[in-house]
Amino acid sequence: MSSDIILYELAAADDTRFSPFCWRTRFGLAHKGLSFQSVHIGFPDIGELGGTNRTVPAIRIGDTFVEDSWNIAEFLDEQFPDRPTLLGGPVGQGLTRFVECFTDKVIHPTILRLVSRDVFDRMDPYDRPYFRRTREEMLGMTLEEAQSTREQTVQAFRKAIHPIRLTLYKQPWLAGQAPGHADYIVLAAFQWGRLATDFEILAADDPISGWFQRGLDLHEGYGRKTHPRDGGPGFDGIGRWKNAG
Ligand SMILES: N[C@@H](CCC(=O)N[C@@H](CS)C(=O)NCC(=O)O)C(=O)O
Repeated sequence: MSSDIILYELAAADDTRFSPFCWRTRFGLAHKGLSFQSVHIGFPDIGELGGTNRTVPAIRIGDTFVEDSWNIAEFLDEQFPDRPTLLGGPVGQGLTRFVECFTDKVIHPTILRLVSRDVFDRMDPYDRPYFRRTREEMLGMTLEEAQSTREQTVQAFRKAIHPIRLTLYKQPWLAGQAPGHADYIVLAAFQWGRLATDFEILAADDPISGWFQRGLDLHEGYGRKTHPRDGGPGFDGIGRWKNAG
């Protein structure tokens, strides 16, 4: 069953997988030890996948199509209960929902401001007009304006995420003694930052950086396998949606 999984995801101009929401699912599949086939789809074409959200990640397993990284994590726990859990049962699931909301509403919007023009430059040219239009609407300013104040933005951001630092002083992972979906949600956001820009979002001596590096090392360094040339699950027989690239 596992080799029949298709993951639909975005890719940069050089084919690097950089999408934060897609990395939530990439980490989840690696956590479950599931191989899959990565299919690159462009931003303008996501609606053609036939889902109701019009977002990626989305996965297809046989006749089952699941969209939204949260739904996918739940689905993987339900379908593969004998493999390490992602959400950690009902209590873990409830707490992980908070981590998701915090990440979606605090971490992602700020990282977007920090990397908006840099990520545009690394993006597949096919995606760029769509990205500029939709993200400038979101930001209420141009990509260039958003990024121009990033020296100040990053200082405030590093303070705002102090609860993550405090948590990691007390336990090795956000999910507790072992990594779970809560870690992957936040790791995926910093993975986006790492791949979208050379700008330093986290200081090298920040304890959150130490956790991030440990996270990239998980599952045989899976977080470092960001490009088809690096191998790893997902890059066997990669595909491309018809219009992308
Ligand atoms: N709640 C969704 C959000 C997914 C999402 O927003 N993905 C972005 C790519 S990183 C997307 O597909 N955006 C489509 C668009 O902007 O039109 C999830 O967790 O999967």
